[in-house]
Amino acid sequence: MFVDKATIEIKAGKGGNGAVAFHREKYVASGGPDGGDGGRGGDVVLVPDPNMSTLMDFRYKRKYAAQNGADGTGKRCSGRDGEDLIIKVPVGTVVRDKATGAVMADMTGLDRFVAAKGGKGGWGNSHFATPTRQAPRFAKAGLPGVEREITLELKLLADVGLVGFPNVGKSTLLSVVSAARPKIANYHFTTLFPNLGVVYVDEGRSFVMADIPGIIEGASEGAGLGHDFLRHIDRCRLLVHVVDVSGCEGRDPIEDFKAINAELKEYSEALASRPMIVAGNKCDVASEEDIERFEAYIKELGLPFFRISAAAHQGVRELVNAVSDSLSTLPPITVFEPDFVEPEVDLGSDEPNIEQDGNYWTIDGGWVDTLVQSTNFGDYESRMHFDRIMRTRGLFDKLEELGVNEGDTVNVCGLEFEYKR
Ligand SMILES: Nc1nc2c(ncn2[C@@H]2O[C@H](COP(=O)(O)OP(=O)(O)OP(=O)(O)O)[C@@H](O)[C@H]2O)c(=O)[nH]1
Ligand SMILES: [Mg+2]
Repeated sequence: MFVDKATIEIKAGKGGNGAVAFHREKYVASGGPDGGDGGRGGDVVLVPDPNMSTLMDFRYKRKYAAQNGADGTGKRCSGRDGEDLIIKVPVGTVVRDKATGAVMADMTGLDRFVAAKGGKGGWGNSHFATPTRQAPRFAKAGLPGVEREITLELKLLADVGLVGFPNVGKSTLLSVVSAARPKIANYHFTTLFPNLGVVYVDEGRSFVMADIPGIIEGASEGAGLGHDFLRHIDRCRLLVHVVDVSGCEGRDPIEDFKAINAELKEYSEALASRPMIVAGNKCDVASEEDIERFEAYIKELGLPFFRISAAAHQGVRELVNAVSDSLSTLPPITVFEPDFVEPEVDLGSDEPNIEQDGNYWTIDGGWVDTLVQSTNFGDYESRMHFDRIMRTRGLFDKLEELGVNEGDTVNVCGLEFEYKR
């Protein structure tokens, strides 16, 4: 079965809790705090696997969770980090955040992608020994890991996409120019899933061609089979539009050509404006007059036109050479740029406690706890963020109200700062 779209739930591991422990040793009266930190929660990591060609596995398993970090213990022992969960996906999978639809990653040319980050471990009480608080009895809980729904969308990697009405000979063409063996038969929608073939032009020159199910009018609104499959030619650098010029099914080739282009446009402007080469197929059974009429129309549009008969192997070499020459002037396969922004950590709305002891202030608990734990104090940006949140959430105003003075020491969850206006 060919499955090219799936939605899964992923959950990174929770960070382990920090430990409250005190050093104990014979003949040492009261040892200091020595509770270790919790381990970090495991990440959910996507890794491209060139041996996978469908997203079928995700039909049957939809929930994925990485391991939690272990809690810290005494003697400053940190808890073990949770193991990352590796999920293999086919190369060419585009990963989106389900809630916003934003592209998180294109698994093309990426070695790995962290789709959900594990929670940080909480600090043990050994971090919280300050000159005034020699025996802190508190430690921090680990933070939860990121949890989200993601959609996986397989977009095949092909240089050239074949488009056209059903039964015009797209699969026949692919089978003639490559080693691919798609099903070929004289009825509509013979092809039910995309086929890829490598076309060898000559020494050192080759390209990948994709044959997708026939597109029919209304397909881009979901009426036909083609709709879902257009995404597989989204990345293509060039389209080969195959048209049955013999009109053997009673349709007009010019109308066919227009209808397919309208479909492409409806699906995406970008796809519709991709460079195109037109192949008039079934020339072996078409009248010279019909071929000429269609050829004149295409040339009028300024597009390259090739007369071929895929079944009789006529004109196919010339087409392949033209495709190859054209590709050498075109930009590489489209890789989708991520536009996803990780939402801010939810700090909650519980207000912290503020205690005053002369010119020593202690702030602890509530959203400040979460903020401190999610701040990397070694990083300037992160420190600025910390400062901004403290300010916008009105904490500094509150301290002012309570009468804080310049130069006072403010202990925020065990970290001491000098108060400056
Ligand atoms: N006379 C003639 N028949 C052809 C030619 N090319 C393909 N055919 C026939 O046209 C029919 C359809 O060919 P396919 O290659 O399956 O067409 P398709 O475009 O892939 O069709 P779908 O997969 O249904 O969209 C088959 O019976 C082929 O043998 C050709 O150049 N001349
Ligand atoms: Mg086919």
